[in-house]
Amino acid sequence: MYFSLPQTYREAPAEELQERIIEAKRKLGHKLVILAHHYQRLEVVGFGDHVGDSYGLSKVAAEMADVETIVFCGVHFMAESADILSHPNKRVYLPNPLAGCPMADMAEMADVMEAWQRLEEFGGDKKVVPISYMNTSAGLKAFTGRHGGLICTSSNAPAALKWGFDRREKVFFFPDQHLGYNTGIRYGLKPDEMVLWDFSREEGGLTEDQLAKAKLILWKGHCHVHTNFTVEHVAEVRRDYPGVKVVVHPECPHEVVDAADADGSTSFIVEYCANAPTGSTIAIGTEINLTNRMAHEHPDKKIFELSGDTCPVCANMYRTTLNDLAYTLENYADLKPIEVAEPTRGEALVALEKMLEVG
Ligand code: CIZ
Ligand code: SF4
Repeated sequence: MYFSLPQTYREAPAEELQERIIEAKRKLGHKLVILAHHYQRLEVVGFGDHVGDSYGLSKVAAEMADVETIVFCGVHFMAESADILSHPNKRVYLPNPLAGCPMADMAEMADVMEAWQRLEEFGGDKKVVPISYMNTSAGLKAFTGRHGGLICTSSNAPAALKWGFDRREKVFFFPDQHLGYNTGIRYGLKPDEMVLWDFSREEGGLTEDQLAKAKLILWKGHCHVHTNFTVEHVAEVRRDYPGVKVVVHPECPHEVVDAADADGSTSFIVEYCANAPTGSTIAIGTEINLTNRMAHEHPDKKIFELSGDTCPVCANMYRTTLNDLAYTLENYADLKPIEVAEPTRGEALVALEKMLEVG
C-alpha cells in the first residue's frame, strides 16, 4: 500500500498542527471520538479522548452511542476490530494506514487453515477451540468465530484460556507463542503439555504423538519488540538498582516474565506504576513510548526502560504523528474508512463479543 501525506501537512509546525486538531475536534464535537493506544507517541496520546489497550478501546468503540466517527490512533488490526464492533453506525479511520503489526502478519490465513486441517484429525471442533490474540487479521477472527472460539488480549488471556479449557480438551492459540506459553503456565499447564506449531515446516514440525498429547498448540509467532528483553537485562537492573521492581509485558519470553516481579498488559503496567509508592524504582519491559510516558506522568518515581541501550520501539505504533492526525480530522469525509465486509464481519463479531463477555 502506498500512502503519502500531502506536503502542507508534512511541513506544518507542531504548534499549528495542535491548534488545527483542537479546532477540528471542537467542530465535530460529540460526533467524533479519538481513541489512542498506550503505545502511541506522547503528543498523540494527549489528544486521545480515551487512552487504553486494545481491549479497553474495543469496549469503548462498541459502547459509544452517539458517535459517528472514530479516529483510532493505533495499528490496523485495532481499527478493524473497532469497525466490527461499532458497525453500522460509526466510521473508523486509521490516521496512518501503513501502521500494521508484524506479529499479526506472522499468521497468514492459508497457513492457519493448513494447521486447522491437521487439528481436525485430532477432533477439530469437538475437541479443539481456537483462541486468537487480538493481533490478527479480521479474516482470522472470523475463522475463530466460525469454530466456536474467542478473541483474547493480553488483558484477558488467562480468562480466555480458562474459557477454552472449560469447553474443549485442546486450545489452538495464535499468533503469539509467548503470550500463549506464559498464559498456559499461569493456568497450570506443564511445559510438555504445550507444543509449538512451526508454520514453516511440514505438519508444523510436530509428530502425531506430540499433537495427541498437547493441550495447548501455540503458533510460532512473536513480537520483535518484546522478544528483545532478556534475563540478563533483569539481572543488570537488579544489580544496579537494589530494590527495583521489574514489570514486563507477557509477549516477552517466559524466562523474562519469570524473572520479573510482575507481568501484564499495557493497562496493567499503567496501573502498576500509578499504584507504586512514591520513591519506587521501576524498570519496564515493553514499548518505549509507554515507558517514557509513565516516567513523565510519575516524576515522584524513578521509572525507566528495562533493556538499557537497546530501544524497544514499535515502528508501527510510532508511525502515527500529529501530522497524520490533523490530516485525518480535517479530511476524513474524503478518506476511506477501515471497513470489514460481510460475512467476515459477522463471524469475527461473534468471537469479539465472546471476548467482551469473558472480560
Ligand atoms: O492489546 C493491546 O492493546 C496490546 C497490543 C498490548 C497490550 O498489552 O495492551
Ligand atoms: Fe505488534 Fe509488537 Fe508493535 Fe504490538 S508492539 S503492535 S505486537 S509489533
